Amino acid sequence: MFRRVLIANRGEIALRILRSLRTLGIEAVMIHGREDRLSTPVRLADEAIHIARDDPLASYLDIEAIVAAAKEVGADAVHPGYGFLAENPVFAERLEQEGITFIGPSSKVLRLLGDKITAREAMSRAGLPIAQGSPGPISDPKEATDIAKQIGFPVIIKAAAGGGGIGMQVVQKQEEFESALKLCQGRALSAFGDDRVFLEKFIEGAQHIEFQVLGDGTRAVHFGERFCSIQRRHQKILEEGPWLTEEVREDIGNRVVAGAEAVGYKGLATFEFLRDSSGEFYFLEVNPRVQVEHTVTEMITGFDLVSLGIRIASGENLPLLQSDISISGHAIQARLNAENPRTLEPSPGRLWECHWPSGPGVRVDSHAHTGYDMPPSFDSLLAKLIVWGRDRDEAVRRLDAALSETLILGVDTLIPLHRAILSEEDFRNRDVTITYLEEHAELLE
Ligand code: MV4
Repeated sequence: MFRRVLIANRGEIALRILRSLRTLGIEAVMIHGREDRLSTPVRLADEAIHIARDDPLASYLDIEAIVAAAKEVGADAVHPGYGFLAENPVFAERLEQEGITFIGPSSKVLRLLGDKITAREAMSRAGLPIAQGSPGPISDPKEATDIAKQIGFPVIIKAAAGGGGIGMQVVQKQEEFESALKLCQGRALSAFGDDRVFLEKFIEGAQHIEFQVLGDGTRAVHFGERFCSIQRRHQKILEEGPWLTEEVREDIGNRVVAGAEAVGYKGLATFEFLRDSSGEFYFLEVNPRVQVEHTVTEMITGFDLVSLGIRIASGENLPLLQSDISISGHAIQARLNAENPRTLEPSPGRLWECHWPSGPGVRVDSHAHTGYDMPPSFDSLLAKLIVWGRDRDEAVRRLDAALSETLILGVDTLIPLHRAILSEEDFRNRDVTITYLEEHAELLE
């Protein structure tokens, strides 16, 4: 097992990783920028290294400075959390060269999955369902138009180097196709330095469902699904699980396990899918890291996923069988972003008062506290409120009670929006697709 691990992240996930390291008896070292020098995870860490930069984000993105910090403090491994360098194959490779473990998949697997064309191809070969689309990258407009006509409109053009909704174009009819293709290629080139794009049938009225996976490089298991359709501009707001019948979970679960094993996946992963109104699944992409909403799965399975990811990275084989994993009850996570609940604009500032809810089945993951300055330069996630109930109805009631008990003075939060969603009829009836917030503009009034 590792003796010392460097956490190359900030905020709530840095604190979450620190908790697992403490549980495992591993020393925790943090890097941090100026804004975070007094933050809770930095104060709790066994050692902290300040990477001073003018741009607040730069402290968490400077590969060479972080590698140097890991060497200086004698870290055996680096945990990247989510965002920043978590999916960066160059970072993973630099650590590999220095003999420091990157807690996550190999740089080779990060490259394969980071390219949405090779990821799609690998997962299709492993037996995952994919939307009808171009077999590889398309560049010639005439050839591309032929493929689009064959698939049938609407189609979606996606950047190979994209993901998470960056660089996509939906095309409704043939007349608009060629200009959309050029636009998408141009944007992909300027955003990623790679103009390769591919085509898919556009799936309408879909739900967003993802599977939690853990692999050890040889074998993999899944921890069921999360339902994550409630989002705006690809930023999720509320996640819950379970969502599927046991039969469907077993079918898709077996396939994601085969997909993870086919690429020799090591660590935590999330397999993202769309599910259309007739119940068909379409693989979208693999997120090769711990996710913000891993907590939902922890609540319904009882496993400490972050600790399992660290143990696997240290060289342990998967310590559990698929039959050791079962799902109990229902969990919902509300992201308490420091944002205006109507405009969803960030609301940075000082927290004059903070009272967190508690009670049966209530969990709060947050680095924030009374007196904390919510910086304007980072993601606006202030806290995650996660509840567990024996069924969805109990989870909804507990979440509403916990939201009503939460006091955060000084900044705006999404609490009023969450409470409005919880009492909305379509949400109550589980009648939710990825366009839920656009279709319920009244919730933002
Ligand atoms: C799609 C799609 C419809 N059809 N692909 C957005 C995130 C990226 N992972 C892929 N995305 C989508 N891909 C096909 N063939 C619709 C989306 C999409 C979406 C997916 C999941 C959650 C929210 C979304 C919001 C808008 C579009």
